[in-house]
Amino acid sequence: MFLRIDHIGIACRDLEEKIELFSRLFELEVVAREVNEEQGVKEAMLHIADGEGGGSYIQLLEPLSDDSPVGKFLAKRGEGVHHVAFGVPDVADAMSQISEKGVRLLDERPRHGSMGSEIAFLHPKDVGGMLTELVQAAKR
Ligand code: V0V
Ligand code: CO
Repeated sequence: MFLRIDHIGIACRDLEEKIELFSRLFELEVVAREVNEEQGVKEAMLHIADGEGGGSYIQLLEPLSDDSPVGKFLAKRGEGVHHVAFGVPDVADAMSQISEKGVRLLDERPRHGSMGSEIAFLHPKDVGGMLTELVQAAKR
């Protein structure tokens, strides 16, 4: 079902500060930045490697407001790993296959994600406490 780990999402209070930290520590390069109003985030993608169907990245996420998903997470748990995103060949297919197994989908239909991808989230309570994102990368 999964092609690769597309990204690990990290909740940050200050995006610029964490971009500086991750690029200095791990020599990673920022390859994309975006404000995603629908998801309530300002985000940056730091490239790690290329894999089947797309790349793999660290995604740094700063909330646009306190009542957004990342804003609430920061208040409750502080900075750190927020979600794990898996690359899939077809996000709508993956959503239906997984929901048939009783996992709650947080999205009824795919949403716009980073770098032109299509994304959907699975409820963390149905995935062992891990907020899980499905990513269909944009065609290259
Ligand atoms: C909440 N919970 C988590 C969690 N956030 N568990 C693991 N990882 C997380 N990130 C737990 C929380 O502790 C509660 O457990 C329970 O889930 C319900 O949480 P809540 O605080 O009552 O509810 P909310 O309102 O905070 O909602 C949580 C969910 C929400 C996961 C439903 O954050 C959501 O819809 N997320 C999907 C969208 C998203 O995260 N977008 C930002 C990334 P207890 O305390 O009851 O045990 S955008 C992105 O990645 C993009 C654009 C991209 O990749 O391209
Ligand atoms: Co993400």
